[in-house]
Amino acid sequence: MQLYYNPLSTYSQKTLIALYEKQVAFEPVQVSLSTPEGKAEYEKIYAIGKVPLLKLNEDHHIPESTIIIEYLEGHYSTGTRLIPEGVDAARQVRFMDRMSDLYLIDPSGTLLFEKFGFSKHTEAQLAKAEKYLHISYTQLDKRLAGKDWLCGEFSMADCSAIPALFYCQFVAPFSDYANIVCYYERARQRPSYAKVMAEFVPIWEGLMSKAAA
Ligand SMILES: N[C@@H](CCC(=O)N[C@@H](CS)C(=O)NCC(=O)O)C(=O)O
Repeated sequence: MQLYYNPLSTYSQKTLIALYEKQVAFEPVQVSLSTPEGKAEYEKIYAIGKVPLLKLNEDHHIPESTIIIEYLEGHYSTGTRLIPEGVDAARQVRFMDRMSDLYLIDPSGTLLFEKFGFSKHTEAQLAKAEKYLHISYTQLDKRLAGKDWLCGEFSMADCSAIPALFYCQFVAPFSDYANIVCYYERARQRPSYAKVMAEFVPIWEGLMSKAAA
């Protein structure tokens, strides 16, 4: 199977963490989202144009990071279980995955794109993004008290939250939230995320030094 992704994309990183956690072999296919040609080429494969996308074969494509992880969990019993068996435990993981996607990844993306000039937002959109992030930080910090991972064991919820926190550091630092600080440090030590970082951090640093020049 092939994963269409971009190393800097948070949603792509979410599925990469899941693939590494589940020890599932895949062929990575990088998509360029920064050029019109790259986007147009990719839209021939997936008309919506968003990454990630898991291509099982010519007839079976799975978009949407959460649905990709649901697919992996449903078809592979290897590695880390990312969605627990129990109905209520599974619902908690799915809930935290939604909360991370909607109120951590998306608002941090809004602030990041604004800060680095990739897209423009209104004052109201920026204020809403900041508000969601700070509500999320308060909830995450509380939830992480006495826990290593968001739902106890490492799960799909962590696959979603961890990549966002990297970018949050640049737009809305969470240094006042001690449990989140420890959580992100723990995540950096986790082999799956360390592997993701090894790919995207040098690219990110290259972009940052270009922007500063
Ligand atoms: N709900 C989607 C969101 C995917 C998404 O927004 N991906 C971004 C990169 S992080 C993207 O492809 N952006 C390109 C675009 O919107 O044209 C998922 O969970 O996979």
